[in-house]
Amino acid sequence: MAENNLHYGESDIQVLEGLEAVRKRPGMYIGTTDVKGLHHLVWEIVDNSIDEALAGFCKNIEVVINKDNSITVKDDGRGIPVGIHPKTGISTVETVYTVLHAGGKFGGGGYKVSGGLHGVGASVVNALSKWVTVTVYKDAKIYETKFENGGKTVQGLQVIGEGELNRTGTHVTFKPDPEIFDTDIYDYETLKVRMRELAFLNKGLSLTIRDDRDDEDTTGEKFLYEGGIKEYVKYLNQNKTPIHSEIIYLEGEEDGIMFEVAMQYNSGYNDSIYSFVNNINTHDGGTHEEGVRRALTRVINNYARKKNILKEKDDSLTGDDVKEGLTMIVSCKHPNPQFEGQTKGRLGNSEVRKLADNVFSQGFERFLLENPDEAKIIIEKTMTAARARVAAKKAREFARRKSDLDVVNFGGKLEDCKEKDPSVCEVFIVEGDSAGGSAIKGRDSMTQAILPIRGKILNVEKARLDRALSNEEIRTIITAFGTGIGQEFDLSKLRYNKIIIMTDADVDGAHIRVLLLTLFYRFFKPIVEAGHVYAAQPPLFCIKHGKTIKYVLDEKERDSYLASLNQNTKYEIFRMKGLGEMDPEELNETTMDINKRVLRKITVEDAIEADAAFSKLMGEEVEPRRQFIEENAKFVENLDI
Ligand code: 1YM
Repeated sequence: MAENNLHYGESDIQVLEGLEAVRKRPGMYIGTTDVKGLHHLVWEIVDNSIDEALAGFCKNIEVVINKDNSITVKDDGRGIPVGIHPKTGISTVETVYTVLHAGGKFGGGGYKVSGGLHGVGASVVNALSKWVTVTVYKDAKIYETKFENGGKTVQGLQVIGEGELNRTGTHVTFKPDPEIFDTDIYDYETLKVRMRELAFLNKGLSLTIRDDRDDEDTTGEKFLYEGGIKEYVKYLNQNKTPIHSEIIYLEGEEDGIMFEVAMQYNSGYNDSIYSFVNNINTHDGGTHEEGVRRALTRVINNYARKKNILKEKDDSLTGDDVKEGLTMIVSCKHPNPQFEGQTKGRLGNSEVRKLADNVFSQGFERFLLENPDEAKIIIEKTMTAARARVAAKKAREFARRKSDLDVVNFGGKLEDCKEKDPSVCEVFIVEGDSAGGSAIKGRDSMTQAILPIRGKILNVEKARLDRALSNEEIRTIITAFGTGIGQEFDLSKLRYNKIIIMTDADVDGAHIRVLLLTLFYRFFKPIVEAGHVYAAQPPLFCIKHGKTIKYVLDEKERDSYLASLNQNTKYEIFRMKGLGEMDPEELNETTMDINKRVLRKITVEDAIEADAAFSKLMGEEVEPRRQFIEENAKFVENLDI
């Protein structure tokens, strides 16, 4: 912003230019203008409330989706300052909402959720909104200011009423500008998941979310966890089987840097380790996570050696061995975080590595000494993992040797395509031999490969890598992909740009699809994350009228198509058969032809939710899983992975 003593008019012009810049290039400020960007606006406002909570002044935050798809965020913090701001000559509230990057100039200290400047997002939200109303409760008064059409002030800050003596807080309601965003419909689930996460990460803070679009009488959902990340670990392990009862929780602080970790081992083979800095998920880890991982491996090795469980001649346990079945949340609150990497998903501050290592190693060592029974269970688990690792290595080498010898004829199962350039190649993983046969005849053999699989494949949620590798079906898939697996995994060796799961549109098909997705998510996660995995969508109905044949995916599409026909149009309607009963032309026409088919891309919106969903779907408990799949065959398709 400008230098001292700007005239009001002059700064006013700069303000409008600033917000205009946001409207011209919204992507630069909020990433995208799709549904993700739409939700980003909520995070920006909620972040300000969270900052206020981290500063110790706010206990309750409430988010409401209003009937008109506008959003209200309320907190009971101090309320945004209302006095005239010396640089702009207007109220600080209005300044925060109209001056780009205004926030940084105000308020010092404390942890900034945004990892940057305080209150910065407010003006961006204003710039991208049709209208915004800000209400501040402070000094026993109620203040209000309003903006319209991309942040133009239509009502400067004014007192609109007397407030209760001790009531303070900020309420903001905004309506995203439909001219900016592709969609204006908020997703309750998305908001809810983040509210719950924020509640876990900020113990004692109450977060409420309510959807008023259908029914204004609902109370919404309230998230409040006195145990913080300890309860987060409990929540993540709820569909898993913990092998020790106590959740280990350690915390420490140094130079204003707060560090905490909670962990518990379960009987599974995957790890669920998530780390956060100032409430932001550090997907690519960083120094806080490195410190803990290093300390975990070291402390377990030391303990196992000291107790002579690990003999002198034995190799040390590796980082992979000690994280098998580990659910862990690492959270760091830092006044000056440095985010690194392409997506800014990694913490770079080197001082945190040492703090994390110290806090964790001292606390965990003590835990092992004070709880010898639990220590024994944990060490045994890591020793078993180490033995499995050695066995898996042998199995992998075997699989590789076999693939070297047998590049063309993968056990005779894969019908490969002729083209060798992966960027244009795709592989259909098809359920059953007869559907496989139709697919082979109906494909474009230049670019489309077919891999038929027989029956249910192994549920890898309940199997270690070594056992998975002894499964013929899975070995064929690994060989076909070309990427290798485990430590040798190399995404650049992927032989197909698209991996398309093609199963029937029924419960069995949904089950096989989930088994395959589990395999991909657990063993080939980067392939899923890079967006290479798709689900084919065979049609459910065929509508014939005159010479026209129309295939539709579901009842909804059927009904809207029929409604679009002329009233006396005669038509016939057929329910489609399973993939196996379609002839090759039909299969090509409806499901495989690049120009006609509809594919659904499988994405990982939220790794933590996907992890939880897989544990629930594929974990130890058989009956709830069977029931879940049967009742939600449809939902399974829309699984957020
Ligand atoms: C629903 C959105 O914005 N709450 C909020 C924001 C601020 C404060 C309190 C606040 C901060 C400070 C002092 C400080 C902001 N203040 C500013 C700025 N909720 C919401 N609650 N007093 C109150 O940081 O010193 C920006 S945001 F810059 F004006 F201080």
